[in-house]
Amino acid sequence: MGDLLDHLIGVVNLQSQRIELRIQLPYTQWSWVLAVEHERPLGHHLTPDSGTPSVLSEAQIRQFIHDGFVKIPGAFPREIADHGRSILWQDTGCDETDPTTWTKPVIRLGMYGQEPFARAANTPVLHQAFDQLVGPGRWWPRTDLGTFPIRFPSPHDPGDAGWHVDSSFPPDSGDTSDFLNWRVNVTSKGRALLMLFLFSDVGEPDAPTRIRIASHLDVARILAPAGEYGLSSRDLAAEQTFAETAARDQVLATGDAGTVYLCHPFLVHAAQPHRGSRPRFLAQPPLTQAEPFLLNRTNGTYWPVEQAIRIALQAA
Ligand SMILES: O=C(O)CCC(=O)C(=O)O
Repeated sequence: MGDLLDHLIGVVNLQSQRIELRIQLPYTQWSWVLAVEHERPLGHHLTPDSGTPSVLSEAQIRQFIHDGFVKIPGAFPREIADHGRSILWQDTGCDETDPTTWTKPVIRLGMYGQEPFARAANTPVLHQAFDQLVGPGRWWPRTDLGTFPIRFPSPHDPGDAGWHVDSSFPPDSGDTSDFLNWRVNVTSKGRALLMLFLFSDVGEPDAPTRIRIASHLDVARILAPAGEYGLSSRDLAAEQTFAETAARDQVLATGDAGTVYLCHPFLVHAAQPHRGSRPRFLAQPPLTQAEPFLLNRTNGTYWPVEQAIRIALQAA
């Protein structure tokens, strides 16, 4: 049991006298659910109706549904961010202590599965928040954190700061290596969340990601007519770069290292040039679905990602 618990990555379900734990071998896709029965009730950890532990308050869940994101400070420990940054610095080819070596506005690195990245992605706080927003058993734990666009102070345009939503599934045919061909549809096939993991302290001048508040509702309406097949990133870019969302208020994804923003997959966001002095380290992986989202269920119960889409389509 002790050895198994070394690989504990989250609590899947917490009931009065039964705990279900998700166990995963490090750096693999495989995980198992281990059910443990115990004698003493754990009722004080539960929300009254759902049996799910509450990392996110009702107000935060409402904010996620209506604004399209929720900010979780301290979602993973600062020490993990420090360790992760030290690994990334080595691969930038730059000297952390010598700004004259920071010659590019952005360097993209990715697919790091080392311990700090796998641990950051799998804290109990995040797993519980995933359960609350996406539903228990409806998402896959991550073993890496996807791409890190590392942004450096620079007078030059980084060339990648346009408004967009992240696509989620490959085209049936055509060039899958061209990400403009990747698609997104109204049920967000393949993607449960967009996530922003802050691996450095990010203040306003430090190129925080720009977010258009509530733009996920506009995007749901753009996607609805395209049905299951959805639209490609190229199609979406042709929608006058999300002109419908331009009037939305903006928020900047600032925060201390260890902060995570959990965002609706349709949230329109953009990078920006770095005007500060300390390089910005951020990962932006998807949370992938284990079960597809549904917009019409016979039991009428919907998870917050689905609720937001239904509100946008006025089906709620
Ligand atoms: O670097 C950022 O702030 C966001 C980058 C981004 O959204 C992207 O590359 O898709």
